[in-house]
Amino acid sequence: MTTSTLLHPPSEWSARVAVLQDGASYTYGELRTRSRLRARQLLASAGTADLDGARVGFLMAPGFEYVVTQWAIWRARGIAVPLCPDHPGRELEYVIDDADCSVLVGAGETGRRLEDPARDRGIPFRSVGGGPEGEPAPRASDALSLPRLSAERRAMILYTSGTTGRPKGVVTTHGQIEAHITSLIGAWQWERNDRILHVLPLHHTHGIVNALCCPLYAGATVEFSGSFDPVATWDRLASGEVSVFMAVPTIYAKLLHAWDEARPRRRTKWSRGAGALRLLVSGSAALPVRVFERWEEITGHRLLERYGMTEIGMGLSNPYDGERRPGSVGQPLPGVELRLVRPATARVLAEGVEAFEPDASGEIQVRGPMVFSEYWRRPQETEAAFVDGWFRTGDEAVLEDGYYRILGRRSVDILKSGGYKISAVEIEELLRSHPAVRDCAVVGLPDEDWGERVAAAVVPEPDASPPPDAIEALLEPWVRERLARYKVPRAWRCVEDLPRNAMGKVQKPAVLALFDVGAQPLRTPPG
Ligand code: MCA
Ligand code: AMP
Repeated sequence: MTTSTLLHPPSEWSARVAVLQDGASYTYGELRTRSRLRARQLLASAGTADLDGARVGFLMAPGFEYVVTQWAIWRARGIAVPLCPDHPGRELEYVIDDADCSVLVGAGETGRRLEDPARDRGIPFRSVGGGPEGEPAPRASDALSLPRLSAERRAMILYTSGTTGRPKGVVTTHGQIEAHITSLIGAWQWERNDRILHVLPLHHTHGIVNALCCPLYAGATVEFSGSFDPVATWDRLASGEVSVFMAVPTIYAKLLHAWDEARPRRRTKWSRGAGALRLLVSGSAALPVRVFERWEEITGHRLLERYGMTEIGMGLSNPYDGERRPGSVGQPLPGVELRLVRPATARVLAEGVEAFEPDASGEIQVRGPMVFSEYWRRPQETEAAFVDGWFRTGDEAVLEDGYYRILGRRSVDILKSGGYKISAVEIEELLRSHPAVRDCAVVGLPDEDWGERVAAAVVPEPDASPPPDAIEALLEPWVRERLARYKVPRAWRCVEDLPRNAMGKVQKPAVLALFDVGAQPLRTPPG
């Protein structure tokens, strides 16, 4: 089987609703037809019968057009490169260039932002959307049959932050995506009567595979809500029409705040409604035990926390049936081989659910059919990411009483804020290119709601020196124009010098202290 199972829903599903958006519903039949038509259009405009691994960047709001485009790219054997509507031009262009996109596709106002980059690069831009009549009919000469997909074909490139500078492209094949999907469908018992409320961005695995491809593979319905709004989300969760919800911890924290602010009658309705859902999943960052407990207190529902990564799909999950342990991410998902290794000695401390030492803690390494194949055009980084065929996640965990608990990341330069992975180095490199900045250090401040908040300590150039209280006013809008919203520092300090050790290396724990942060979250566990 390949992802073509996803792209070829059985004909008996034709009248079933695949997508709900803005009060309109779209069936599996429409999805099939529209994606076939769009695939033919893509092939016709490229003048070929097979995109043969060409990268297609696409930009549009989450919704039906997104799904049609994703399927069309796959059906024409292209590689899908989803772009983020919130990103400023610089970030979009970085991805377009790094992936070396040869076609850009956009829908609506959002998508039109690709016109200029396409023109500048001399590549075609296709505007799509506006209903079936918006798809020009294929000409007689257009390819009628679509190429066949195989499991080994590259399907998607997603950009993820690393410890070195700008994001890198994680390539997954159709077979890897399918292995990810089928593992989750089994573990979380997806079924065709499910309806998921989808509130996540569609340029990351969580929103794309877990919350979109899984339900469509199972014949279920995906209800898009537009961008996340806590009150509207509660109303939909309590509607009795939704059965599944997936979100990052920040979203659950925001939902709890909205509940606290609501009137008693509304609270009761929300609590009862959300408590009746079949499944609520949290992932992408650590779910604070406080949030887990409070959620159970007000809805009676124990959130299912799981652990994943762009490179591996989903690795660990609390059980669907069985104990969901707060603060823990459970056990390896079906098909996932997972072990803990002490990096200094390469000693394997645990594998699967078996610990070879009591309370073994070490780096999580993963192997299995869902693990990615390569960083796009970065063979050395790909090679360095694996040891004996095992992918080194860079996350530290401990196996306690048969359940894994994440301790943190080995690198202080990787932050997580609102579920987004952020490279401190990327922000530092950008800041250093500003004429008023001599040096800087970026850290993550522990934050109850966001996990971490990005903070920058800046040493100004003596000549350009703005007064300390003007640093933020000068740099914040400048960074905002150049980096994704979630990478923009939320706290700033102007300092004469950065704290360094005897070797001259910046001491990030001491940088944290500049922001009056007492305890640092555990990042480098023993071993
Ligand atoms: C925004 N604000 C922030 C941050 N972002 N403050 C601190 N830290 C931040 N990171 C501030 C804004 O300035 C604004 O303040 C206010 O919060 C609301 O901002 P807004 O952007 O409107 O927030 P939002 O739209 O409510 O977004 C929050 C969000 C979003 C919904 C949690 O961040 C989100 O969708 N996160 C999901 C990320 C995700 O899907 N990650 C998956 C990747 P003011 O009002 O004062 O201006 S990880 C993955 O895929 C792996 C495989 C996995 O395991 O899942
Ligand atoms: P990304 O690279 O954006 O795919 O994010 C993957 C990273 O998110 C992992 O390497 C972990 O550091 C973190 N992560 C994902 N799920 C969890 C979780 N349940 N608890 C703690 N960290 C998590």
